[in-house]
Amino acid sequence: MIGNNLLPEIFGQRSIWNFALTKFRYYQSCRFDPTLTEHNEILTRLQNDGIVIQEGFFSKSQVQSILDEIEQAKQSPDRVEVERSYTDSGIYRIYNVLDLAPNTGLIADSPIVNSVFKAYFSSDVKRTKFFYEEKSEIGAESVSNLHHFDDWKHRVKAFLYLTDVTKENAPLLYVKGSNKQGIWRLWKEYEYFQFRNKTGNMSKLIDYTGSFLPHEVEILKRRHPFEEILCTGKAGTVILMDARGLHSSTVLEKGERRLLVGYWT
Ligand SMILES: O=C(O)CCC(=O)C(=O)O
Ligand SMILES: [Fe+2]
Repeated sequence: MIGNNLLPEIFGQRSIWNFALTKFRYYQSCRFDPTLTEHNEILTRLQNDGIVIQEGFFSKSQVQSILDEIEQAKQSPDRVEVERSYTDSGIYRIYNVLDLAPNTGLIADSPIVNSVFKAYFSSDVKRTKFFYEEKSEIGAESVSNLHHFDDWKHRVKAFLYLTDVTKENAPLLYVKGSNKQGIWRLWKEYEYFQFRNKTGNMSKLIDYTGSFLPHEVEILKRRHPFEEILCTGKAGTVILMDARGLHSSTVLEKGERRLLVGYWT
């Protein structure tokens, strides 16, 4: 019965105190070190805003070379389209795109991206996921359309837009500066602690954790000077994002959105 046994809540593995201690230890192991990159202007913007949009990071011909390889990859019998039973409505993915379309290494192994992320929080930073994603179902809803952050730990992402992304093509939405520590986020961070451990996600419910319902977003907006931006950009645009910041995907109104996505932790 709820309320009868306080001991696990106070002393248990998943107690708020254990979370506080785990978080403290984790951040002690992280180090912001600008000497690890030559791209300090990008690093500073990532630190201040949590988001960096670099138009023209790759040329039209580089993007085309990737798109050509991806068309081939879509026919390959070796393609992996579903990972750990994860599918999201209206979204198509190829998880082993780096093996099937080696030109995607332009972003996955970009020295600029990798060095900025190392400098941002750890020289041990690793790319943990990399996939191709296509959104083509007009009007499809998704849990990630709710404002959310991805984790209480550092998780940084790079997106390479392979098609032009206008306001109508489901641009990423990001709340500038929300990557910083703050009391407003603690309870949602603690939610993550309930569902995730070292070996990964403990539950399908992880999709909902860290999400803010519309009224909660409204309350945050009233209390904090948040500026929301829509990350639009032409094909070849690279976006670097600190996924601890508040963000959401948006509904596709027109056309399609094709991109490469990488996670680093
Ligand atoms: O697809 C998007 O625009 C953002 C999805 C998202 O929430 C994320 O990548 O963390
Ligand atoms: Fe997210």
